[in-house]
Amino acid sequence: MIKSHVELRDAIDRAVAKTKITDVHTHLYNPKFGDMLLWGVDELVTYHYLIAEVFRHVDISYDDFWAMDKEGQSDLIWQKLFIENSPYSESCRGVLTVLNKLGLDVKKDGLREYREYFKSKTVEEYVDLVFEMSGVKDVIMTNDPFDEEERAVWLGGYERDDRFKAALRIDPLLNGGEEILKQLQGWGYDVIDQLDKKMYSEIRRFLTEWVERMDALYMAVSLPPTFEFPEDSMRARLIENCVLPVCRELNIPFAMMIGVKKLINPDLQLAGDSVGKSSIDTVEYLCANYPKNKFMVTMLVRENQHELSVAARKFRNLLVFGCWWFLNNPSLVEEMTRMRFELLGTSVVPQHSDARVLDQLIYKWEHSKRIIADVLYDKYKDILDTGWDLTQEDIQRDVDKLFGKSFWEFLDRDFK
Ligand code: HDL
Ligand code: ZN
Repeated sequence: MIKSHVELRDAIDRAVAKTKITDVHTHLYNPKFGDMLLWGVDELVTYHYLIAEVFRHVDISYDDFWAMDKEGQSDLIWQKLFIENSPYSESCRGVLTVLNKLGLDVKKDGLREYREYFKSKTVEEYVDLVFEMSGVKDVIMTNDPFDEEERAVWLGGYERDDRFKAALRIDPLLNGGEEILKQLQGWGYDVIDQLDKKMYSEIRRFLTEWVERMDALYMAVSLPPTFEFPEDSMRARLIENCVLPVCRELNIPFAMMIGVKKLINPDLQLAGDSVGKSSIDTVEYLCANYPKNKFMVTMLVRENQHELSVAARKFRNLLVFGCWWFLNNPSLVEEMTRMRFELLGTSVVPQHSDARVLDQLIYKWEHSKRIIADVLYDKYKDILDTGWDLTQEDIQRDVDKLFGKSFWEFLDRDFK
């Protein structure tokens, strides 16, 4: 039995430190995908978050920047964001956390030295090291069958690694308009000039085949703030007639990542997206009208967070996950985690890393685990002070759920 606040803090820190994590949304790849898996200091420093930040300090043209090689971009970013300014933004701080955790001497003129360190590592060794160091047990990739490079790996006898699970990402299908039908037709799905019924059944066949080929744990899409359902649009018709029926039949969640305003500054390329407030009514409508479907939802704007947590209180088929992208900053992670624990207890996935560079697992989880432990301490202290009995096993059980078990249990649920 935990008897004091000191014992409580120690019990939480032990559970958070040792519990292995399922990272439910990343852009990482099993090394079998070759160069699609990004790792090492220059990938860390040229992560698109830092590219957005460096342009606030340089007058060079976007084209001149994009014409630089990776090391050239990295040198410029290092000089501007780490030497000429203190690197306390979350993206810069993350780079320092990784270097420090790797045992490297974090210093202003360290870039060349760090490059040597990474040259001494094979990708397989480094994958093992990063998973061990970050406490991540497995990551869920973002797998896009419309990406030619990725498609070739899946169709070329892909060799699985259980630490890299799959999610079927269908943005091109749902956000690509009629164009995408030509691509499906070319792959042997008879979708062009067909009666709707035939077209939908062929698209369901496409989705089913790829979920099964990938052993995808869920189907995912990122959606604009204007996303509405129901709606007289191809996207809504495909969700209604293809996505939801296949997800229901295979009993996998449909993960909606809502609130992305794509390329408001196209010159920034991957760094050019922004955010917009979305309609919680759409999430509520889908959860209410498709009670046998499971929905994972993360929303990109701070203003949607409270209503999303309340919606999850209303619908057991809704699982809220992560502090996504522009929300993955300590101040907002803390605010969201406190609110979610107060409204949802353990039935939430408080964080995902969204890592694009393997090394980021180290910092994204180090930073988030510290906040989650701090919030848990306050929440457990509140109930301990009422006289509630609390044991280390209770805390371990709850942390297991928050770090993956709630997600895995949600995958197993089958609403009749
Ligand atoms: O759509 C998504 O999955 C987003 O996470 C984008 O990939 C975004 O560019 C990103 O990396 N955010 O962290
Ligand atoms: Zn992402």
